[in-house]
Amino acid sequence: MSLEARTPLEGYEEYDPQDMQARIDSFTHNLKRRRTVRDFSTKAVDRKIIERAIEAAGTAPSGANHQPWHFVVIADPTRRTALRRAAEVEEQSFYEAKAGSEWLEALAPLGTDASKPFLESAPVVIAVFAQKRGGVTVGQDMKNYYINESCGIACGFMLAAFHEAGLVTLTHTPNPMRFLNKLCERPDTEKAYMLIVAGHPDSDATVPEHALIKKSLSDISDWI
Ligand code: IYR
Repeated sequence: MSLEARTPLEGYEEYDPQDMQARIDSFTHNLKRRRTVRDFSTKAVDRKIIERAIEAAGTAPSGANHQPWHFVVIADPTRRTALRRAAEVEEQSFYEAKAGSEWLEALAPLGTDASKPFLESAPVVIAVFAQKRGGVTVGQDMKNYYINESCGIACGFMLAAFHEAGLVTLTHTPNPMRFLNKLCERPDTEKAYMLIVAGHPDSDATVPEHALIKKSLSDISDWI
């Protein structure tokens, strides 16, 4: 295969206009039901579901197609306990000192605090790592590009996949997250990007009313 080899586009499907509208209506309607949830039940999630969500994330577009991500499913209970402890230490100093009043004021309607029991009890916790170096195949050592953009899109795909499967998710970013490299045995060339927590909602799960406020189409867009 030469470097510039090209191949016909496969798998593309065109829909007639009515179908197109119905499909995008249904997709958007479904995404509008997605909520960030912090109250997880302990009900197990099949490994195959988690693997599919990772595969969905891995289809995201990325800088030079280097796919600069690595997903670590933290399943081991001992590591979960260590994760919770380390994250809560960081969060305590965040809420008590680092955040500052403006940030705390923005968070107040969410009702979050330094306590993160879901890191131990939720059925799925995935640490997403952004790779500073890599390449299109494993083992290459080239510079990666647009790492944050690429990983952000991949995480979005993963959230949509879990939602599609009838699971709820939480994006969590303990700050700083350096401790995650050691906990997940990842090299220094990777940067912990995000924790994605997933599972079934607890039977008495609640969400903040604040989270239901969504900007309208006209608020978020313009045609020029
Ligand atoms: N990482 C902290 C604080 C936090 C920050 C933002 I911005 C949020 O949208 C939610 C939480 C925590 O997880 O509590």
